[in-house]
Amino acid sequence: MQISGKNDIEKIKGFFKSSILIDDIMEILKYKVDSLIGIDTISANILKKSGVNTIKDLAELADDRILENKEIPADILGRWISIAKVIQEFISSSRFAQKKVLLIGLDNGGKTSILNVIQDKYSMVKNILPTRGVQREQLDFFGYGVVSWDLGGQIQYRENLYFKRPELYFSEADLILYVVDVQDPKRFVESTNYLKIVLQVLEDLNEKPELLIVLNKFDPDLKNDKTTLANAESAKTKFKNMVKDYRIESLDFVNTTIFESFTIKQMFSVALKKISETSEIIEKILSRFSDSINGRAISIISTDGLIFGSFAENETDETLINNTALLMQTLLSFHLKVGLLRENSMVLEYRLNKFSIRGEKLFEYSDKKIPVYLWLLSEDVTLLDEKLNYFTTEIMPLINLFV
Ligand SMILES: Nc1nc2c(ncn2[C@@H]2O[C@H](COP(=O)(O)OP(=O)(O)OP(=O)(O)O)[C@@H](O)[C@H]2O)c(=O)[nH]1
Ligand SMILES: [Mg+2]
Repeated sequence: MQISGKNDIEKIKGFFKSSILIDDIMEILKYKVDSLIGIDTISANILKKSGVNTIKDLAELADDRILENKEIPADILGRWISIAKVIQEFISSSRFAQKKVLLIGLDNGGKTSILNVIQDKYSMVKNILPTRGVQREQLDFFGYGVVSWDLGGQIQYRENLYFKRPELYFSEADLILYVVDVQDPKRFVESTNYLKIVLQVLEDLNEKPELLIVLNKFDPDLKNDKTTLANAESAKTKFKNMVKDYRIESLDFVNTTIFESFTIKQMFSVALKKISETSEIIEKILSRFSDSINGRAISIISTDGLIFGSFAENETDETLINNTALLMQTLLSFHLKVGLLRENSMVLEYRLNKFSIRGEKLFEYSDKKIPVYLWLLSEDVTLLDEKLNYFTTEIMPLINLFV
């Protein structure tokens, strides 16, 4: 897996003096402060007296210390600190830092299958055997480095292995994907009980990973099936009731099925959003841009279903824009494949009663040249026309820093 490519170094090189050679991006926070443009040796020595030697020290300098330091004007020091913070944020963004993701749930829930679908290993799915113990794997999800820990859910592991020395499995996890078989309501209680044990262990270890409940086997033909919908509601209620005893801010659920890989990719996007702070930044940037063109919702989505970022005034609009985008992009891919279209269109638009949803191609990413679209839901999508240029030149470079 590629951890730091040349391009990534290019993105932050601008903050550094030209004489500074950057070869390993992970080492950057240990560089002396005067490797940054604008910080001379004298200032570096002044900072050193306050215990600030490296870029990391600078990024972590508390605000009240700025005023204390009379030798460097507060606004200048403030600017240096912001630069150091941007660099730190950039490095710690999920793209560089390996995230530990635990897949937990009863046996037969579909954990291992989900992991295979995420990696496009569809042909493997039919041969999967129950996982024995833990299987660790290095994944590259759209450039995010992830180490997945697939905890086989058979009873012998649940009752013995994981809880004898829980720290071996549950410490330092960033995220738990808790997988539930939505077609197997008889085991919902058993499943909530298992999660309860896990939550208790996490509390004892003082670990606070994010949690996402994955309602798997929500197969395409069951989307509107009354029994399945009722099962899903029943599972949600049971989990919500159980977590009341634990400090969980919000419990999120996502429906998936291995027969529609986009549901799995969407689920993973939602999950990664929970663990990467940078998405907040993207969201803020998008929200400001959306305001400037009277948008109700805005999203950046690749044709293979990765949501780079989105902002919406409410959840309904967010679901609407993302689902419309994914479906229209699928339609476009289909038309391309059967030769009804020669080129990837630049603009896709869907008009509804009072508003429209429009997608504009922004760029292509990865070696596979996967198109990424900017989607807007608005009463007047034409407002995007004059701002698109601004978006690609001013806003996209910012977002690029984090995706
Ligand atoms: N219908 C349906 N079957 C699925 C889906 N996902 C997985 N399965 C099937 O469910 C069975 C169990 O899948 P696994 O991926 O082995 O489940 P697991 O959670 O890893 O099980 P353990 O390793 O024992 O913990 C397999 O037969 C899969 O083909 C799904 O979305 N829909
Ligand atoms: Mg398994």
